[in-house]
Amino acid sequence: MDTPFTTDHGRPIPTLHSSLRAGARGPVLMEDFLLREKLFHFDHERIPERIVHARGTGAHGVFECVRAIPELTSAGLFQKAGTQVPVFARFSTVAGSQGSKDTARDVRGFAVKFYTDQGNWDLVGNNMPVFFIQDAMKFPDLVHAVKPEADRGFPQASSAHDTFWDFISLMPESLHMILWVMSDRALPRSLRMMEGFGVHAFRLINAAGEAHFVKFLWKPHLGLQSHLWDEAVKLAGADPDFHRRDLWEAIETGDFPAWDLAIQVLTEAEAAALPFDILDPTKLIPEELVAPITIGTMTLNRNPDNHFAEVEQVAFLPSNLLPGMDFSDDPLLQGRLFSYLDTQKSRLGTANFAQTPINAPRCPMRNFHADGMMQMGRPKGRVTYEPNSLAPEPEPVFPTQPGATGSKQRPRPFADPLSQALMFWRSQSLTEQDHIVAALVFELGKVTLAAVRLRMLDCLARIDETLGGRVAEGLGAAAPTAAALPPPLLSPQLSILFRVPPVKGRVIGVLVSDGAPDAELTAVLEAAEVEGLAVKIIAPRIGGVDLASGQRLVPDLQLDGSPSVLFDAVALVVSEQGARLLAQDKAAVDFVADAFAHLKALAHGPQAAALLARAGVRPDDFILSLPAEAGRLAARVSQRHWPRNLTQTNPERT
Ligand code: HDE
Repeated sequence: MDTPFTTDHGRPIPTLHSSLRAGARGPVLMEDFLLREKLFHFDHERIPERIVHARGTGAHGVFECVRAIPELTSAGLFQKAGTQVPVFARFSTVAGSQGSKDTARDVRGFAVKFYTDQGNWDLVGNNMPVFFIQDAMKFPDLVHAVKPEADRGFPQASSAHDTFWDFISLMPESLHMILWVMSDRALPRSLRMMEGFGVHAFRLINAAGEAHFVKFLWKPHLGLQSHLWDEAVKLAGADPDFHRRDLWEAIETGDFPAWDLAIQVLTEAEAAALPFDILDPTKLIPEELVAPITIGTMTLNRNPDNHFAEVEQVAFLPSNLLPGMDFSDDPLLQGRLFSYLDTQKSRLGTANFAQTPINAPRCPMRNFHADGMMQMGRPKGRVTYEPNSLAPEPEPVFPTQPGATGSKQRPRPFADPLSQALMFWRSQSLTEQDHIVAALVFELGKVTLAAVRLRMLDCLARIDETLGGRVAEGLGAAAPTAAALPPPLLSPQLSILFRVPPVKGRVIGVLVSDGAPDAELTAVLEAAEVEGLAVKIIAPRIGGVDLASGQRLVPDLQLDGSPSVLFDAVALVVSEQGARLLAQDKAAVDFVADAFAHLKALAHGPQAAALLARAGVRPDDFILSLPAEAGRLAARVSQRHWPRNLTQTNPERT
C-alpha cells in the first residue's frame, strides 16, 4: 500500500508497536494520543447485534427484469425486460446470536435490497412461505420464547427447549410453520439451494391505479437440497461457518448463485374466493392453485469488501417499496413497517443511518429532513421547510393507494390454523415425514415440562392422528386422539424430494493415500469437470501424497478436520497399503462411515476394501466402482440413497 498510516484525522504516523513511556520501564504518558486514539476506537468497535437474524452473511449482485409487467405495476424496474439494478442480499439464521453456528435447525432470513433509480426496494423475506404468528403483537413473545431462557441464558440457537414449546403449544396458529421448521427446509444444504418468500401478501398497482395482490417467491437455480440432521449437527462442530464459507467460496470461484424471482398474482376478487384469508401470513397460496410467474433473476457475483460495513450495517426496511407497489393490510406486515425503523436507530445509533454506503439509495435523494447525529450530507440553501416560496416544491411521487380499511377493532385470529398444516404434512414424501417426526421427537424430548409435551402432542394429533401418534410413540407417550380434518389439497411443490435437484454447485470430496492409482483420480476429476462440480482432495497429511505414478499430489485439505459432512459425495482413491493404514485411522473410518450413513454416493477402487470393511460399507446402487463409474458418481452428487436409510428397516423401530 502506498498510503502511509495516519491518525483518524489524517496525520501521518509510523506503524506503532509500543506506547510512549517515561523511560524504558516507566509509566505510559498521557501525552500518547496515538495510544489513546487506537484504544478509544477499539473500545467502541461493537454495535448491538440484531435482536433476531443476528447471524448473517451477504453478497452483492445484480437483478434483471426478465418479464415486463406494466399491466400489474408502474414500478420502473418492471417496465422493460432487460432492466438491471444492483442488489445486496443478506441471509441469516433467526434465533442464534452472532457467534452461533450456521447449521442450526432454523428459519433462514432471505433479505434483498434492490438499488433502483426510484429508490431502494427491500424484500425482507424468509426461506419459508409462512410465519409463526398472525399479528405483530405476538412477535416479542415468540422471540422471547425461542431465545435462550431468561434465567439461565441457554440454549443458544435452538428451539429445542421448554419455553419455545410451551408458547407454541398454546398458539395453534403457529402449527403450520412448526411443521416447516421441523422439516428439512430448516436444514438447507447451502444458502444457494434454498427458496425465498416474501411471506406477506403485497399489492402491485399499475399506472391506471388498478391493484392486484401479489406474493413474491425466489427459486434457486441450483434446486432445493437439505442436510440430514446428523450432518447439520456434525457440521456445527466441523465448520460452524459452513454456509457463509460455501457462499463466499462459490462467489470467489465465479460459480455465481442465482435465483428467479416469481410472483403469484391474484385480483381482489380471486383473493376473496380463496379458502383462507390472503392477509393471514400463516397461510401460503399453493403453486398448484396460483402458478408463479417468473419476472426476474438475481445473480450474486461479488463478495463484500468488509463484513461489518456491509453485512452488519445493512438496514432493511419492509417499508421500502417502489412506486407501483403497496402493502396489504396483513397485520404482521403492518407491525413490521414501523418496527424495523426502530431497530435501525437503536443498532446504528442515528436517524441518518440511511446515509451509510450500503444503505444509501443509488439515485438522487431529496427531502427536508435536516441535521441529526452523524449527518454526512451538506444540503445547500436556506430552505428546509414547506410550503415555501424560495425554492421549488418537490413533486409528490408516492401516492398511497386506498387499502381495504375497516372500522377500528382488535379482531380474533384468522380462522383455521390446521388445514394448511395438514396439507404440508400430507404433501411430504415418506422420507420427509420421517424427518419431521424425528425432529419433533428430538425437540420435544428436550422439553422437561410434561404438560407442555402432552399439549404439543395434542396439537399434532389435531393436524393428523398419524403424525401425533408417531411422535407420541417416539417419546414413549400415549397416542393422542382427535377428530380427523377433511382431506387437504395435496401440493407436491411443498416437498423438497419431489424434484431431483441439478448437480451444479455440489462438491466431491476425494480421499487419497500414497500409491493411489492416477487413473482413478483422473476419472473423478474428468467426471466432475463435465458436470461443473467442485472437487476437494483430502489427504492424511497436508504435505501431500505420492501417487502410483510417483507424481506428488498436494491436497486441499487435511483429513483431520475435514469430515465427509463437508462434501456431497465422496471418492476413495487409495492404494491397498493406503487403505490398510487408513483403516487404522479414526478420522478416515469416520469419513467413510459418515458418508455411508448420510446416504451419499461413494466411489472407490478395488484396493479400498480394507477401509470399506472397517467403516461398515455395504454395497448398494450408490456404492460405485472406480474408475468405470466416476460419471455415475458425479451424476448422483445432489441425491441421497434413501433406501439405505437404516431407520426405515430397523426392526426395533417398526
Ligand atoms: Fe423481522 N425483524 N420482524 N421478520 N426480519 C428483523 O430488523 C420484526 C418478520 C426478517 O438481514 C429486525 O434489522 C417484527 C417476518 C429478516 O438484516 C427486527 C416482526 C419475516 C430479518 C425485526 C417481524 C421477517 C429480520 C432485527 C413481526 C419474514 C433480517 C434486525 C411484526 C417475512 C434482515 C433488523 C437482515 C429482522 C422485527 C416478522 C424477516 C427486530 C416486529 C414475518 C429476513 O426489527
